Amino acid sequence: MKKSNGKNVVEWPRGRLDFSAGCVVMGVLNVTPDSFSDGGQFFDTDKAIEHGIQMAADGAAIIDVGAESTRPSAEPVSVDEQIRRVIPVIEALCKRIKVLISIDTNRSEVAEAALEAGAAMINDITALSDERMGVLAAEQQVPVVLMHMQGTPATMQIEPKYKDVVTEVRQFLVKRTKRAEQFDIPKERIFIDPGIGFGKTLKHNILLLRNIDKFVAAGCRVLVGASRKSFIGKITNRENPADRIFGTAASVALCVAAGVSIVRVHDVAEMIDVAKVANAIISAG
Ligand code: HH2
Repeated sequence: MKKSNGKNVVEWPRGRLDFSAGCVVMGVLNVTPDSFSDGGQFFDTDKAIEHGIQMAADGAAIIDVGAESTRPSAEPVSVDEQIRRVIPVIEALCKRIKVLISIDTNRSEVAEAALEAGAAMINDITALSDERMGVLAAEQQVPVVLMHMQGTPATMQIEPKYKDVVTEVRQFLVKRTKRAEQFDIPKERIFIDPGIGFGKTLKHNILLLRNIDKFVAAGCRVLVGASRKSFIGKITNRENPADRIFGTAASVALCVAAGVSIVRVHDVAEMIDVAKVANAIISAG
């Protein structure tokens, strides 16, 4: 069992994350009609705000607000529409709760509007493929999540192929970390993410999670988003994503044990308990 790298507290002008108790929980807030597990549930602005407040009360350290589903075959959402969906939610949450807000987008225009509305972190599933995203994160001095994906959401699950998935994904993330550093984003504000379910088969996902300690050893803090994903459904034979909570718990406990810093989950109250117990056990050793 390993502990995460780096200092226990990461601070930047508009926020801080405290890892002294171990791994922290990021709650998912999809302001979408079509997300794979909670599509439509929080599409309404008031319902989204209520859910964000609940996740904060449940103990989330970060709330990740997104306006575009990335499930295979999801329709792309325009910049204007993403902004229309997320900004009122971010503004209201920033007024009502202290928890950090992260913006889940690969469009720098959306990220910029979200930061202006009070978001404090960028979650980019394309790992700075839009160069302006790197410039923005550096200028605004906010942390950024760099995620690996093979292909695009439209194509990613059509026969994903790797010679050695762990090495290839890790090398990609190391390269993107260097690129982020070239934008002047310091390493302590970079989180890397293997992108569970993004252009990966069941076996690829399992291998990435089995070897997640190799990502932790790569030098940046690691975020993992395995929550309710289809590989858990395949292993447990559970078609409905809402029935994948115990499967998610197994992945969270093992991620904590391997030194992952942030788990991105839908079921915050449940995964807070899982993370607390796993954190307590690893910090004893
Ligand atoms: N997974 C999803 C979306 N964003 N961001 C990071 N960094 N890592 C992930 O694994 C990740 C992510 C997909 O999950 P969800 O948001 O629940 O679904 P959808 O894309 O259908 O809205």
